Amino acid sequence: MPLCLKKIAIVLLGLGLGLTAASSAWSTETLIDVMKRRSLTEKDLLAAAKTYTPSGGRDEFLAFSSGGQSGQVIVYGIPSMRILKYIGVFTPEPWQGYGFDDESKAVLAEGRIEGKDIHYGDTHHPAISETNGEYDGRYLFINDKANPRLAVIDLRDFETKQIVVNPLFRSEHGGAFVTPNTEYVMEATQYAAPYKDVGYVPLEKFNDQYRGGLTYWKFNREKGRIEPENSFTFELPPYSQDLSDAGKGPSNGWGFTNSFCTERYVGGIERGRPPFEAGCSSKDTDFLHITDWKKAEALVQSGQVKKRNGMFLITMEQAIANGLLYLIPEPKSPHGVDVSPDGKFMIVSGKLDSHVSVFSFEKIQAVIKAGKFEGKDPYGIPIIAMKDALHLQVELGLGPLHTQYDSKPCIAYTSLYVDSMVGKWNYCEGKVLDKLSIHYNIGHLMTMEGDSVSPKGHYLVAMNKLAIDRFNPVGPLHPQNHQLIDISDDKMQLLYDMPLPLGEPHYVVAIKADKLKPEVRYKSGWNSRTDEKSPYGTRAGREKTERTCDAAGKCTVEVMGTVIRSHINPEIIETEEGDTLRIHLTNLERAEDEVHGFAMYGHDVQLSIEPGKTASVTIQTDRAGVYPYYCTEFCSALHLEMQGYLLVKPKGHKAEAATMQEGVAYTQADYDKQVKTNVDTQAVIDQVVAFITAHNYKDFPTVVGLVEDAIDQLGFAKGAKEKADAAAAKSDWQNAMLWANQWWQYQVKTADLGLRAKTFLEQNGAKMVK
Ligand code: RUQ
Ligand code: CUA
Repeated sequence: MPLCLKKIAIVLLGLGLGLTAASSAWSTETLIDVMKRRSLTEKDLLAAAKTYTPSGGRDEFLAFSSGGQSGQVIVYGIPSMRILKYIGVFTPEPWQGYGFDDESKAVLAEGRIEGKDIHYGDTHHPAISETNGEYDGRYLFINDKANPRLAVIDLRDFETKQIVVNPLFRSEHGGAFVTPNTEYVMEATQYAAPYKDVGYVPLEKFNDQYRGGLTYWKFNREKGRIEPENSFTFELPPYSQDLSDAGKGPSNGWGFTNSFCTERYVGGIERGRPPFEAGCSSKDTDFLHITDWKKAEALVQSGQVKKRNGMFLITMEQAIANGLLYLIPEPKSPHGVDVSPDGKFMIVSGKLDSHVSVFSFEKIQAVIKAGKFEGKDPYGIPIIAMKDALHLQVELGLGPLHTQYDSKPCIAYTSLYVDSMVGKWNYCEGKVLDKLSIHYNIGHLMTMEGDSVSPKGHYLVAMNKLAIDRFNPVGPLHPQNHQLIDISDDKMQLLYDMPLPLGEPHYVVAIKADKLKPEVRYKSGWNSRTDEKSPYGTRAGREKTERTCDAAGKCTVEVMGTVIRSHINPEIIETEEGDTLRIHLTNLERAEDEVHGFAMYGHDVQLSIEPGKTASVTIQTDRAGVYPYYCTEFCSALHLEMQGYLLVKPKGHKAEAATMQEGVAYTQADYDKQVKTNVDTQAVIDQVVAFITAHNYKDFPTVVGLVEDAIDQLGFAKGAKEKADAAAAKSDWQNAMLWANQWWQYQVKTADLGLRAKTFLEQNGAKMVK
């Protein structure tokens, strides 16, 4: 390293920026010593080697987990089980400014229920968008059971873009499940209720006026949004519909939704009636609902279906008359229905039955074709006899819930809640192959892309409801326990326990990490929630503050500002008591991970402004006072100096003429010394630039981004230098010194970017060009 480079590197290191030094200090303990000290077996070590991911390493799969009652989504890597992100979905998430900036508040407002803000979500089932039945990594959907809602998350930036509220249901559970080309997202009710456009209906009228349902939400892939106006709902009997799944391959075009409490029992302990749990589990079978969504879509498009509360509703009468809806008895209080990768079988688990039942789509179709039904339910829906539709049943264990598939044909894994086990079995031949104890009380389980047409094998995650004694105690509320299991051999092997401390995560989906193509920055001045240019995007040098008043004398101060290392522009905002203040901030950075935050005293303001993003906040400045604001992300060595003041002046306040007080008086000597430093720094920058331009840096998009940013910073340095020169020409050493220092600040940021680019080129085998 040439001397000057070394010097600037030292300066940068002192500032906490730039280069890192490699350490090679190994502990003197041997592997055997460590195994003894920590009582590790060889098996432990093998498991560790299968999950341990060295610093800088990447995971093979990314998992998207429901965040349970937190209303969020948790992203973690497999096999390392390292948590990477919480995505704010149905509830505010302060770090991401979700629910704090005006843009995301608009998304959350879409999720209001009957005019009320809901401050939690009971998220259950995430689903990744599919193309030809394969996960395509573009979108993620997740449902809210308590307040029937569905959210759309874009996997380019991992942000929530849309929330839709079901206009008919008052609870749901059987979503989100996508059809093989993400034409529709399924969402089925859980607890029957009168539809939302009807108010009170007494429970005595349960059978006649309470209803279940299944909504097929239309998804517009180009826009990345659900289209409520093109979605439709099947009216269903007041059975408690449960999970759903979409057909694929031969069963593409059909949907499967099971149910419990087809007894239609209504509890009432306080009225002396046996509770729900007794009346809802008395029959030996419930019903699997089969819906023909392709035919239903055609019926809707033909104009024969009426809208109810803004949603096309296919009544039971219509569905029966058009052959869109059938029932099959399924054993007892079932939970999951999971379509096999080839689309030929539907596997159903009855919570109160020790069997898993494999239904054959071919047999179901044969019965429908022949019209050989065993009867009708009380609502006139044709019932297919269970024996006519069954391929086989296997006795697997107690409390079977959910099934996922292996990359090997005919191999499935089913969670056994009561037994606290995972059962591995062959669903073509009906053979049990292996069982593994988990800790404890498994709900869902998940294999890699395990509900797509081509599961990837390797790993299974058991999502256990109880952790009990697995972790250090943290009070009566325990974390959930996600256990990683190796399924590449005949025998399953438990690898790792991960505590998940954010709500009860129900389901998780995992995708090959290389299918995801997340972006590192937005186009400059971007509204990330609507995915379009923000009208408030502001370029460097175009910052402005305007105060306008309407006829009634109500005034609004509008700030079009920017943030970049290490200042917020503007640094002083003035309003008069009673003014509305709207602040729009654009992050001018292009460097990866250079995020700025914006927090202000006493106004519940916390923005996260990623490179290129424009975020807005609207506040009422109704109390005269001084309100400091600052950047909340440690973005640079002068991050703490990234600050400003909102001055809310009392009404009718007259400013006295006065100059700012300054703490230090600078001399010409101070100025000269600073200029000398700047000239030395420039020499270093020139060397770095020479290195970069001597290489094929244009082949590396990361470096191109850094170079663009560095050129911006150098431009700012030039502007500051001109101001310093002008002040020096007037012997105004105070301003000359301050501007010379600002010039140096810009140079330091240029050098930081340059050195990051240089390091990247060195580490990624850049070649010399002439
Ligand atoms: S649930 S533990 Cu999917 Cu909501 Cu089964
Ligand atoms: Cu920007 Cu700290």
